[in-house]
Amino acid sequence: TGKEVWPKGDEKVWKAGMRGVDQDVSDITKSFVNHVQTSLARQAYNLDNLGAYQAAALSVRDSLLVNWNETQLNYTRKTPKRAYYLSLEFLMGRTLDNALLNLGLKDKYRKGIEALGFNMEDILEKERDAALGNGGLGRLAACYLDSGASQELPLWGYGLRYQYGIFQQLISPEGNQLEAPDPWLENQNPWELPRLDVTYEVRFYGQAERNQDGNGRATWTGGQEVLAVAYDVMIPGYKTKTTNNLRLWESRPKRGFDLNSFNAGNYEGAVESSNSAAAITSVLYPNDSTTFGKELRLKQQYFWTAASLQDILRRFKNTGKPIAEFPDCKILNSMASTHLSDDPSDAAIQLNDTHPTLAIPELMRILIDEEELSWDEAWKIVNNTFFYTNHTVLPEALEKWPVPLVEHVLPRHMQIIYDINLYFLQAVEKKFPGDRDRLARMSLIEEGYPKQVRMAHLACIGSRKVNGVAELHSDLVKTTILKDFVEFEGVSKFGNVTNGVTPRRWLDQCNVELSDLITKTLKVDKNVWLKDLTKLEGLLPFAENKKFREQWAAIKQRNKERLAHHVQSTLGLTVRTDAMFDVQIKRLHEYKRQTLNILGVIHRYLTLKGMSPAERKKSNRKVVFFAGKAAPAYYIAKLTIRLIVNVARVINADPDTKDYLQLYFLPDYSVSLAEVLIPASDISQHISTAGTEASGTSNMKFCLNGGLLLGTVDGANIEIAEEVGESNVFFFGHLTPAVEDLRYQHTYHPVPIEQKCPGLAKVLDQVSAGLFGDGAPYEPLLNTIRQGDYYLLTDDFDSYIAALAMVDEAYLDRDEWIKKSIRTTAKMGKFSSDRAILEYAESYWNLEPTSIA
Ligand code: Z2T
Repeated sequence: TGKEVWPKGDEKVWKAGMRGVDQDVSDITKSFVNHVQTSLARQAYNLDNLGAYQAAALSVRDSLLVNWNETQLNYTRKTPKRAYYLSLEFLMGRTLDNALLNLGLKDKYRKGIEALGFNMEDILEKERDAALGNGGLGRLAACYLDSGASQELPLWGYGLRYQYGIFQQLISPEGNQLEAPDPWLENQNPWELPRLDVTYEVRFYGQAERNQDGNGRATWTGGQEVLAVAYDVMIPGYKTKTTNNLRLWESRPKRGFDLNSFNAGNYEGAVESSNSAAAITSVLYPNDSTTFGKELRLKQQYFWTAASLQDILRRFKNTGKPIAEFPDCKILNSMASTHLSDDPSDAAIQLNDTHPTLAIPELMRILIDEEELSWDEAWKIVNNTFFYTNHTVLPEALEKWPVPLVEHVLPRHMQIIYDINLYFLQAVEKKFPGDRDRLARMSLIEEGYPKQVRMAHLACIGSRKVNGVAELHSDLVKTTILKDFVEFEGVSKFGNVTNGVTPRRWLDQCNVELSDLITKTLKVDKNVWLKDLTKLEGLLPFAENKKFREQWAAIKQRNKERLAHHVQSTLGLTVRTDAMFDVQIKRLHEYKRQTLNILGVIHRYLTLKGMSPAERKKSNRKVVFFAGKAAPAYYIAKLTIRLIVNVARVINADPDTKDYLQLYFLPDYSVSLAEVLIPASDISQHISTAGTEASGTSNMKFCLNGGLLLGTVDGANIEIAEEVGESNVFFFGHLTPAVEDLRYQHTYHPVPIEQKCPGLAKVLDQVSAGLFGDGAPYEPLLNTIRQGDYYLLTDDFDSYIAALAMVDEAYLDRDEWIKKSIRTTAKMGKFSSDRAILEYAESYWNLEPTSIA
């Protein structure tokens, strides 16, 4: 009823003061000018593009807030089951353009801004990326939030508000990666809402004493207490009022400083504890696929899961709902019961990899020690609440925490983990009596010095369901790292949800012209196909239409020019646009094999050098782009960057070849750089050793934008080929089942590289010999291939070169190439993150869309 919403005064007066999204241009300019004057304290004559961006952002934020408030109120009233996405990373990129498009206000804002003497594109460029993530895992979380809101799901994200995001990458004159901090909050952030009233206390260290009465409870006291403060980020859905929330926690000292020390004259000691509290959310760890094992990272993980769970439980208690299976549970139900739902749980919590796994023992602790449930009751709730997504099967990326460290930082949780392990292993022993090896393999604790807690095992047994992120990867999860768990718990607990990407950002926003052409061609409103991406299939017949092909190709050409312009203005380099654009952009990692790509480029260069000028004239012109960051401590990955940069220096300066081959390493890869690179690509490379890339998501983005795929039979590449047809992708290399045996051969029957792969040996020799500057620094990199070759470059090089030749060949028939490009885009419907998030909602969370009436 109206009274609940507007408890004070006249409802009409309230409503008249509210800014909805149906604004006209004059409302927009008024709000803009108002923010210039009163929020920014600036005036028309001294307003630069940055100021104009800020004023526009503040104005858009007002609109978002209206929808956000309405959405949250609606959830509070309807008390639907909610889902929570716990992720240590949210790689959001820029917000203004996305918000304008989702609100459907971009054209009006453009008009308003132009009337005030500004240019929309210049203003959008002023926004800094929110880069609170490393790569695919963090960007996936961002796409899922977009889709969750667009599909009107009651889905919140929980993460950390790092002061510093992923480091900025600089390239030294020698070609080395240097890291600089990313102080992204320097200019105030208009997209967040500090919630200084939403705070929780989080404890570290101290003592955990088991109670005497043997009920399994314990009391945890002492140690360090810090405060978690909420910052809310609005997540607008596409063409819906639904505006969800991403809650990021900031750590603060519980009290300003320690008064006792201060009064005793120990000023440094007094601020020390407050500094250490603030340090928890200071910086994102920059490792993507290796673990780091640092105490501060463990504290980040616990701080974030503890604050999020307190918040989730408080919200749940406020609904007054009992927990369906425990109607007598005294404290959880103390708010008076309204109804019993059929669903065993009222909240679903998705664990984005094992990073939030401490939520499992933490919820046990709360339910047992604070809510006084029995162990079995608590475990049942935990088991109904959590869902775990695995993102890698690489052994070095599986999280393990030393037992002594966990014992020190989280003494009560270590007890609970031991208890979980005890009950669990008892059950395993019952099912497989006397199988000691199995018990050792499955234990939550890995023996050794020190003992370690295996987080993937804990996440698996504590969750209702476990999933991988592409078909092949999910099969590998079941047959390798969690094989024993499938045998013990049954295969139905293990599933697959193939990743997806949001077509709003990754087509409509980054490739405006293509989006417009698609809308015109499909003859449906753009909101229709952007929310049901399978509609793209309607483009298929137009592959046969010459005029359409010309329009399609012209857009690709203009996107290349836009990229060339970007490189010119940021790096001062001139990129030729009458060439095929070949792109590999992703984190630097041996398994992703950027090294294979650069060695292929050198091979191409040497081949071109060996040709007569007349022969050369017949070859395909190509520009190769790389971008990506290496983990700061990843020596081999950094050497790969150095090699790429120095090869580029030589190739681009060689008058014999520079018309046929150019090479660029674009520094400081980011979401906003991807938005310029992806629409410009003719071909992109996804060439991981088979079985190592869980899914990949940029492969989907390139194909959505009509770029063809050159890749191995790995991750989501396989499903992309299934959709678009094998004739429209370029596959090469050994398949997953061969990998294990090949590695065995490398170890026990090594064949010298000169014999096994002479083409590659020649390339390595040229690098060693100093063709790209002193070869000595590259020896450790080259030796990873000459010896051991764990990622199978010597096995795949020849078929890689053959695949590249097929790409050249196919590109010669430009008309056929454009047909492939159109067919590829047309068949990408499956890879919308809308499809993925709805799979989670339906098959995992039991969550229904809740629209705002
Ligand atoms: C990451 O980005 C991915 C996996 C990780 O395993 C960690 C990080 Cl930071 C712990 C990537 C996968 O490598 C990629 O294949 C996948 O597409 C992406 O996660 C999203 O699932």
